[in-house]
Amino acid sequence: MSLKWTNSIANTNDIDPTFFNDYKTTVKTLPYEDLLTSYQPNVSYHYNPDASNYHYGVGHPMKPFRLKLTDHLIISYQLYKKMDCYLPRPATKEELLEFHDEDFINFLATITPENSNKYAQLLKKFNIGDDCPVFDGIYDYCKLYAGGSLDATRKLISGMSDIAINWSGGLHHGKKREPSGFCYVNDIVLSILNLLRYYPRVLYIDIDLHHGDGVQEAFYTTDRVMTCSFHKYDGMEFFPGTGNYDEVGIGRGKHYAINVPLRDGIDDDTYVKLFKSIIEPVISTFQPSVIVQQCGADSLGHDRLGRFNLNIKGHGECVKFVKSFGLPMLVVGGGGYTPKNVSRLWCYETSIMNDVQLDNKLPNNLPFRVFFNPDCTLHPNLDGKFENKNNKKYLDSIRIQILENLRFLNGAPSVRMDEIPPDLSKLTEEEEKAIHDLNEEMENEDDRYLKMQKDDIRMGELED
Ligand code: V1D
Ligand code: CA
Repeated sequence: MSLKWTNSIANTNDIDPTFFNDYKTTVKTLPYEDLLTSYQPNVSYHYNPDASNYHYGVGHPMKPFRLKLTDHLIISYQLYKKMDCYLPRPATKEELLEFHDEDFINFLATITPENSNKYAQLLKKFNIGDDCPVFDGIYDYCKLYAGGSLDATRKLISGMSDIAINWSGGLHHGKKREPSGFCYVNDIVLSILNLLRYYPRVLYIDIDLHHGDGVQEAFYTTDRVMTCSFHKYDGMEFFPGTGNYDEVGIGRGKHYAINVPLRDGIDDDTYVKLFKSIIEPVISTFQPSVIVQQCGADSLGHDRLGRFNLNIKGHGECVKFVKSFGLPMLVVGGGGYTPKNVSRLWCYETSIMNDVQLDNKLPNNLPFRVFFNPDCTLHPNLDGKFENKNNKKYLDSIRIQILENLRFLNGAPSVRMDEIPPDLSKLTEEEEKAIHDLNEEMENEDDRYLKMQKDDIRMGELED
């Protein structure tokens, strides 16, 4: 059971002395306005503050501190009044084993910065390196962010929540037996497996800058989960090197994976139009019973690792569109490497879920407010930094290919509920070999690019 703390705050006359310095002005004016649209879902927020205290290491772009900034914004805007707030417990080892190999989980439970010199072979075996370093408390961190997403699925399944949010989750690259791309355990796969116990069909939508490869791979052979990722793709150069439009699934899962490969510089207008034109027919054809949305914030303009031109409103418009279908939703975070924009985005998206409009001026009582100088607004201008390399002809051709592919689905597949969770290891030898060959092919390319890209990015750190 997770602890619900919403009432303890709301009952103290809506004042938390930790955050509210200017008592008189704060109690009188709310920093948001209710929009009162027709769909009023029950929203829950699942956050364990301990998850924000971990450090990947000096110079690493992933900063769990961004979760603390997000939470401060959410609290300062008083969004806790609109939703149920839970303190989730960490995931248990047994829960992690629903997807991951025991060897890998034992490794995460054992390894520390102090003892890692004794385990050189294991570090190599489990792909430990610059992207996925060993840091203090690594296993506890994994259990915390996975625990948040699993807690959220339990509230959806019980019907207590219509929309459940865990910004510490969304680590979409994690593999069954190894970490990848800053992700150790894959909380999304674990959550979808849990949702599949109760819901016939799950739609996964991923708007992180990077391809949601770990989730796609886990459900590549099943028709019960449709995965749909929008991401930067430039023919294996950009991490993780997968996600071209012709990756569509295999076996029973053929046509149940959708990939939208994009070039640098995409702007709000083109992204949102493309997103809606794909997601609308996906939902009407697949008829999901629940949607999992990964909201990686590295697709925003001015991200430290990204070169898209999205504003917070453009990114949020995609989430608003998915919400408008009125289906149960699990909403998770993901990438995002300019912490002040990540936290603005996720606070804004929390407000969308709660159907309120926030003041553009950040609340005066916001801790770390100087961090948002000089504008101190929720919606800084993030577009126009990069040339839009996605011309109309390219986007039209991508959309046509994807919609063509959807026509192969003859409506929503019927489901034998006794088949759940799907046996993820049941790939044919041929399928195993195809995946193996693809991975081998990518490895050489990756090494060469790693050095170039890291050098570029480390320079960028000086500006942060
Ligand atoms: F810039 C860095 C500095 C230190 C350590 C790593 C990086 C870095 C930047 N970009 N690493 C990357 C990407 N890795 C490579 C290497 C080539 N391969 C051999 C590895 O280009 C990884 C990017 C991960 C993106 C994660 C994510 O945003 O998708 C995410 N989603 O949820 C959580 C994270
Ligand atoms: Ca993506």
